[in-house]
Amino acid sequence: MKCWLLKNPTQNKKFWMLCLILVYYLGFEDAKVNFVSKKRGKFMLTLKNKIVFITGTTSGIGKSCAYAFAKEGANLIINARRIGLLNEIANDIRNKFNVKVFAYELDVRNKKAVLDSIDNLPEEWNSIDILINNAGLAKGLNKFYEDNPDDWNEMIDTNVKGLLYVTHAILPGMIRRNFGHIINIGSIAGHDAYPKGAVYCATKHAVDAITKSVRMDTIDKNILVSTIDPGLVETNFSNIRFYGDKEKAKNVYKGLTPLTGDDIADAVIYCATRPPHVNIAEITLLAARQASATVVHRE
Ligand code: NDP
Ligand code: 8X3
Repeated sequence: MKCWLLKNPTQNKKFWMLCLILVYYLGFEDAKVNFVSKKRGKFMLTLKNKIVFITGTTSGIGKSCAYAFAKEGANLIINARRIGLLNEIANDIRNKFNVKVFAYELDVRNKKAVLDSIDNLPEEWNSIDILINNAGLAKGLNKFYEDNPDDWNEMIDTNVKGLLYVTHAILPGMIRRNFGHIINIGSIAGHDAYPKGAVYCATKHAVDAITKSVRMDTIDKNILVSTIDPGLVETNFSNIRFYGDKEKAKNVYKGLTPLTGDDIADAVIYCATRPPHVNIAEITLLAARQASATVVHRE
């Protein structure tokens, strides 16, 4: 092949032109390089073989994100507290998408567990490309003066401090490798406040502020920081908020079609696959009959 190419300069040119065209159309999807692919007719960052770390993947938005990233060929590090359920999901994803999944039990409120588990990731897993800070919850929907301070602690410890611990553990590696994308799952509650939601809204306002500040702190690095801010999404969220009262939880979505976890995962994938010069700062998604956290039309 080498001799033939050297002896035939015209063929040689044609050969390399053909290679270029092939690479252009097939995309540089191979391995852990950060080239773009031309999938779906546009240049976009390929997720194939990327390592994506997602918190809170046993349910709802986190679970949908895990399936959506696996479908794009990403390898996943997933975690949550319900390890049995997490392992079932990990196996299902491995079988369906033929990607690697590293699943482990983690409570994001446990600073030591967060740091130790990320510090001690096996070598093949420690170059995290994308972090999705999803684990979170609301506990209670009560007037502030009737609220239970234990619930405040749980929300602040999970939604704010947990997100900080995970980000603080993963970001230095991204900076060292000069590549990374942090995608926080915020909320419409990070923009609007609503009655009986003082502390949940405060935690999501905090996520918004953290997103903006970390984006500023990494502005001279090849790091992207984004937030995806959903309105009403039907997941296990309201069951948790109402302490397992399924009737109350169902009523939250009564008379309208809420968003689904998959709708949010769609937006997360969009955000993670833009060309390298684009940073999606924020996407707010509302249900079609929802205008804000408090204005909703129900049939
Ligand atoms: P779900 O209750 O369906 O899922 C929450 C996930 O977070 C579960 O996998 C849960 O796993 C995990 N989680 C909760 N606490 C912890 C913890 N301490 N450590 C690790 N994992 C934890 O709710 P959603 O999917 O709706 O919520 C996901 C995110 O989306 C949250 O941050 C929420 O605030 C946000 N959001 C939700 C909206 C909605 O309407 N549903 C709208 C806007 C934002 P496990 O219990 O196994 O630990
Ligand atoms: C969850 C949506 O409207 O309950 O963040 O705040 S809402």
